[in-house]
Amino acid sequence: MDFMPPDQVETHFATAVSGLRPARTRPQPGMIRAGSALPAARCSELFDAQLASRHIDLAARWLQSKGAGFYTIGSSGHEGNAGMAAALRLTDPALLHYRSGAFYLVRAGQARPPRDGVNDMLLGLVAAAAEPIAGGRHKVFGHRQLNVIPQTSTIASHLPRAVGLAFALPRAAKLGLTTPWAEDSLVVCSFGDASANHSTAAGAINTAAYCSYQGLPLPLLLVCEDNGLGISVRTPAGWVAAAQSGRADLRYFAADGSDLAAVYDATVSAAAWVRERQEPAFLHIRVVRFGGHAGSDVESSYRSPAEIAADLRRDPLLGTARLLVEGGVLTPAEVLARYQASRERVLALAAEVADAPRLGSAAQVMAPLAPRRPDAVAADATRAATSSVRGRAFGRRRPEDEGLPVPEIQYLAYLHNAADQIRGEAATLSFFSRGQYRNPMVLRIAGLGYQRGFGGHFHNDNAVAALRDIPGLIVAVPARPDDAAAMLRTCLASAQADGSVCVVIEPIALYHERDLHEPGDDGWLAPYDPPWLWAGGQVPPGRARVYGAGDDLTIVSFGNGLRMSLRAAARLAGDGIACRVVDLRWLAPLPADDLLREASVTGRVLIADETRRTGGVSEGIITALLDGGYAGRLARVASEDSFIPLGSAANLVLLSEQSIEDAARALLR
Ligand SMILES: Cc1ncc(C[n+]2csc(CCOP(=O)(O)OP(=O)(O)O)c2C)c(N)n1
Ligand SMILES: [Mg+2]
Repeated sequence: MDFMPPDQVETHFATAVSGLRPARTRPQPGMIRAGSALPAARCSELFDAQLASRHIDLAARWLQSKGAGFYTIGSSGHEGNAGMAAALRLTDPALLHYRSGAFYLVRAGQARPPRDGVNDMLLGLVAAAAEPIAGGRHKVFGHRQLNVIPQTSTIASHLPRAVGLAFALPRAAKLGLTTPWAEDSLVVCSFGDASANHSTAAGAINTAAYCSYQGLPLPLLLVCEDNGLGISVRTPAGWVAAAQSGRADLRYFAADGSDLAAVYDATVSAAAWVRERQEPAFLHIRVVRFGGHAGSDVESSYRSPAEIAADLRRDPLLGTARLLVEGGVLTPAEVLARYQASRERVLALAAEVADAPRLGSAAQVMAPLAPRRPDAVAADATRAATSSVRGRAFGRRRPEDEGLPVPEIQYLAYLHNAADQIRGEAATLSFFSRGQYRNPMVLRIAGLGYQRGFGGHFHNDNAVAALRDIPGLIVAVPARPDDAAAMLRTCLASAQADGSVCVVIEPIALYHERDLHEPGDDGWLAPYDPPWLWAGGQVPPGRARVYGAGDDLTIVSFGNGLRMSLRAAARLAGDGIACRVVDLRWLAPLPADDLLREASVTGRVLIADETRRTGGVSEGIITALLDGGYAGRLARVASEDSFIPLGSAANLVLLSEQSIEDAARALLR
């Protein structure tokens, strides 16, 4: 087969190994080196994982050259992380850096029965549908049985998830809840040196230290695999140690990543610290990076040949070969024979997977995106109706209090701080794990405009575009109090049954409204239904609510716009114009069927949209109508493409009741 010729890393390795000699003083029997806790036999096994990881990188480039592989970011130079995996437990949840080939292979070997991790990784490179975690949707490190939770490729984005998991494990134990993880697990989370500078990493590390400072248990092992580069950008020498060592409440450990025994010993110490004290630790492993950032990266354009060559001496494969030869476990010839055997095995396996079946249809790709089981959701949303004791509100415990934490963002404008986590992490986890990991979540956001007490853009933001285009995400905007509780329950049930990520946007301005048409009419109040009435009030996602049955005009709205539309409709009725008002309630998925039905009845549709003209919800509503074949008259009023100013100037750019009324009359003229 026309496999790749040896590169300078391989040539250097072969030459350097040939020059190795057994040490004159031998370590304790069975150990690889005096002073290290790494058993010689284990070192030999880990060497195999390191070799296979290296050769998978070669295979990645070979597969790509054949048009069969799609991913060439490798682990070469980082294979010391084999020692890290060996010092941890299979049951420790791991969120890994994308250079974790050797770690993954060691984990795979820890499973009972052991898995062939090489095959898993090769299937990932070729985007095979049979790849065990993402099924061809991305090349990630992940496996349910290996407790490796897949990560996305946004650097540092997995750190908050790791902190959250480390926070949750002891908390779940305290609350007596069961989790898939052993009670004395620690969470391991690895990342690169450039990633450690990302504000998301800084925030996550700070959160870990902040929890620890308060004595909250947080068994988290943060591992920085420091190769001194972020693609072509150098990390200043000594920066990672300067930034991360000596921090209060975050114990710092360090090791040379080319020395497998040192990595193993440092991880044993760090893991013991984390596990016994339930405190976070930072393990700094100094490594090199071979072969550039990825196959497409021309490293020679930003590093001198001498600098690249200097790294060859720190090859972790050479480091382990030295341990094995000096420890009397293998001869140089045996090391080289193993290297060659591994190369041949991995490349032969690569040739086998080159034609593996890929994902074949959009439906196949999207299957794990948003499983919808409306019956299960309805049953769960109304469960309290049957489980509660009639006459005693909620029985002994309210369903809202069943232990599902519901995070809240204080105002809609602050959503964007969390967008990466919602969009890139929460909403993708199921997709990149074929539903094997889910992020059931309901996020409440107080939002939208028209606040009288508290003005300005940041308390009155009216942009939801960043949410509406996230595949699978459910966006609820309850306008009325009777919908609010029911829709929140639906979202909780959808998270529970389908693993959905849901965002509930609550129009802040409507918190304070009691009346609809006249002061004192109490038209915007509703009782909180007792549980035995919930079945009747259940609100399935994607179902609108219709007010009135007028035949002249259909006004489509939601949120604050609903109340304005109902008031405008009442005035129009005074002039003999009969409206029906549709409250969409769900902005994703849009209630397309209800919308089309109500539009077609009148053949005249006015959209009253408080979000912005550009990128706002009305664009989606019009598209849904046209896609559905609606051919009647159509007009819209929306807020201006402006941020919202302070004070009464806000009304100059926001949708108003008057503009709805005027547009309705114009449409009917
Ligand atoms: C938020 C974000 N910006 C940019 C990138 C592109 N990117 C991919 S890897 C990388 C550098 C990461 O360097 P480091 O953390 O040191 O890891 P290394 O690749 O060196 O192992 C960047 C900037 C990204 N993945 N995510
Ligand atoms: Mg780096």
